[in-house]
Amino acid sequence: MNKRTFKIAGVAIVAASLAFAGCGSREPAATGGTAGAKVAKIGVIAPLSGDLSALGLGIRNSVDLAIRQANEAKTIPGWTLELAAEDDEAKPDTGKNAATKLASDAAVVGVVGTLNSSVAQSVIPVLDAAKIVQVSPANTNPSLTQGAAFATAPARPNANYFRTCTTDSVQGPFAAQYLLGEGFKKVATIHDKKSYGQGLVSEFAKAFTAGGGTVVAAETINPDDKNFSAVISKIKGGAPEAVYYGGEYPQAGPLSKQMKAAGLKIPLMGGDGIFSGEFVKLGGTNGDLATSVGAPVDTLASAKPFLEGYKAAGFAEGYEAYGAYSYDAANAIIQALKTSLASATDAKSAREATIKAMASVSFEGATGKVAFDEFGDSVSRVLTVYAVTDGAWAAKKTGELK
Ligand code: ABU
Repeated sequence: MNKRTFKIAGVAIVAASLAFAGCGSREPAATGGTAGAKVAKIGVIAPLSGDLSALGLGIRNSVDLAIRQANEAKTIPGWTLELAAEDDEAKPDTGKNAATKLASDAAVVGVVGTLNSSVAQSVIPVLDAAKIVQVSPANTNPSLTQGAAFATAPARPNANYFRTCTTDSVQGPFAAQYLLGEGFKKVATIHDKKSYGQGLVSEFAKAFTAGGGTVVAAETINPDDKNFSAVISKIKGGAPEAVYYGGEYPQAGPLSKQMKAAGLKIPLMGGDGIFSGEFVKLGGTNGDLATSVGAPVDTLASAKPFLEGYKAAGFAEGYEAYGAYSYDAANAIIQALKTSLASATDAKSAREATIKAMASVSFEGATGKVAFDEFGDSVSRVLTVYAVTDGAWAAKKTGELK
C-alpha cells in the first residue's frame, strides 16, 4: 500500500542500518542513548523472514522507533534502551527458542510480540517463567489472556502477558454483524487449523448464526497449502454468498484468486491476518473484505507523531497492520520501566516490578487510549472493516462491537 511504504533515502539509510545491526552490541549513540548509562533491552519476537515478514518487520521497526524516541527524550534517566529483535519465522518452536535466548540476556526487561497467536502459546510460558513482561500488538486469540474457557469462565493464565489489540471475541462478531447488515445470509467458512484461524472462525460463526445467518459449509485447509481446488469445489455446492476465512494473507490471497477462477465470484472476508497489501499482491480482488484492529491509523490525530517519526526514520518496510499497535506496546513497556527502573541497580532485577507496573499503565498512544483490563487485554475494542477497492484496501466502517 502506497501510504504505508516509505523509501530509504540519504542519511536515513545509515541511521536505520545502525539501529538494526548487532542489537546487543550497539553503542548508546546509535539509538540516541547516553554514554555511561545503564542498558535495558526491549526484545521483539516476530516473523522477520518468511511469508509473514511484511507484518513482522513493521512490528520490529515500530518498536525500534519508540526506543529511539525514548532515548532521545531521555525518558528514563540514567538508562539507555536497546532493541533486541529475534525472528520467530511464524513458527512456535522458533519462537520458543527466541524467548529462551532473550530470557537468558540479563539486560532484557520486556518483549513486544508475537504476531501469531500460535507462536505466543510457546513464547508466553518461557517469558513468564523468567518474569519478563510481554505485550503483543497482534495476537487476537481470546484464550491467551482469558484461558481456554474464555467464553464461560475466563481466567488469566499468565500475569506477564498483555496486548494492545482487541481479541477475536470482538473481531469475529464485528465481521458477522457487518456481513448480516450488508444482506449476506449464507456463508462458507474456511480456516487454516492454526490457533488464530480456528478461533476467529468459531467466534464469527457463533455470531453469524445467532444473527440469523447460515453457515452452509465449514471447511479447513493446511497452513502451507497452495492449491485450494478441493475446498473450493466442496463449498461451491452450498451456494454461499461470501466466504469467511480464518488465517493469514499468504493463503487468503491465492484462495480468493482461485475461488474467482473457479467461478465462485463472491467476496472473501477475513480478519486482521489478511489485512496487508500483500493480500492483494497474492490474488485478493476488488470486493474482498477484512476487519482489522483499531481505526485507520492515517486518520488519527493521535497517530501523527508515530507516522511522522516512522517516515523520518526511513525504514525500508511499511508499518503495516500492527505498526501503531507495536509502537504503543513498546511505549507501554517504556512507561512501566519509568517506574521499575527508577531505583533498579540492574535491568534483570527490575523484571518483576515491570510486570507489576504494567497493570497501572495508562496513556494516550498512537492508536488511542492504551491501558489494560484485569486479563491484560486492551481496553480499546475498536475495529475497522476494509474492502479491496481499485486494488487497495479502503476503510468502509469503523466502530465498536454493539
Ligand atoms: N491476529 C491476526 C494474526 C495474528 C494471530 O495469530 O493472532
